[in-house]
Amino acid sequence: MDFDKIKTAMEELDEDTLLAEMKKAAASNGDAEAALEACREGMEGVGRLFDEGEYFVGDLIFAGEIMTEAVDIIKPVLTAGSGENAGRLIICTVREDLHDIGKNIVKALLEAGGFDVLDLGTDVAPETVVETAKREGIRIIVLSGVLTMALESMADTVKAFESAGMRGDVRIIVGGAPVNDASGRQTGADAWTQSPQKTVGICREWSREIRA
Ligand code: B12
Repeated sequence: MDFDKIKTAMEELDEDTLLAEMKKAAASNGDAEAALEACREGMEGVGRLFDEGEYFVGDLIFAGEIMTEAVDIIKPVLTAGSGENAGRLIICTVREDLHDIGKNIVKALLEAGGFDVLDLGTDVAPETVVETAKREGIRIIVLSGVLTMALESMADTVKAFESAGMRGDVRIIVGGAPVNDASGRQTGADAWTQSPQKTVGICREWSREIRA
């Protein structure tokens, strides 16, 4: 697996090279997570070039499309190891945020970790999350957001559980680009992290506690 080649291909929007390298990474097993990280770092370059006026929104859309294809190639390798059933959880990108590549990576890793993931998609209203959790009896909620204003939607989602009298019934984890120790705490969630891998560990621990 050639980390720099993947990162550069992502940054330069070189679809053919990116997908060819991802197929190699998928075939060589064990390199899947590093390949995803290379894509993510390439995406940072895309964001920088957008900031510098070199790329436009159309380029961001294309970047999103090829990254999704890249994640799809590597997904079966991530999912291959799943054994034990860890239970159900809800994942979504919060209200007014349409970014879903990070969410899809977290989802793929949760599925690989044995979770049955109910994905509500993007731009999901707090009430929808609450109603779904209630209807389906799901007690673990994973919220993703990439825009700075997603932090507010995350906090609103936590509050919606409070208003519904269900806050004590669910565990909520938030993550994504604007989430750090301070901002994560302010959302009122039970946990926060940047790391999809840590999310799997935290959710597995919650799942064991809930079932105990
Ligand atoms: C691709 C992209 C788009 C695509 C999204 C396609 C898609 N299907 O997602 C499109 C074109 C739709 C888009 C639209 C917009 N975008 Co945009 N976009 C990006 C870009 C280039 C990459 C984002 C990305 O996918 N990164 C790769 C993934 C893997 O990273 P990630 O999402 O951060 O996820 C990782 C972690 O954060 C974490 N994670 C994510 N979720 C979760 C959840 C949990 C629980 C955990 C633990 C971890 C976790 O794990 C992931 C893997 O490590 C970024 C720039 C950048 N460098 O990030 C701008 C960026 C996010 N966009 C930005 C903006 C401003 C916009 C628009 C407003 C542009 C416009 N003028 O129209 C719209 C907003 C639309 C909306 N309402 O959401 C800004 C956000 C500024 C801000 N801080 O609020 C950025 C930073 C660009 C910039 N520098 O200005 N965008």
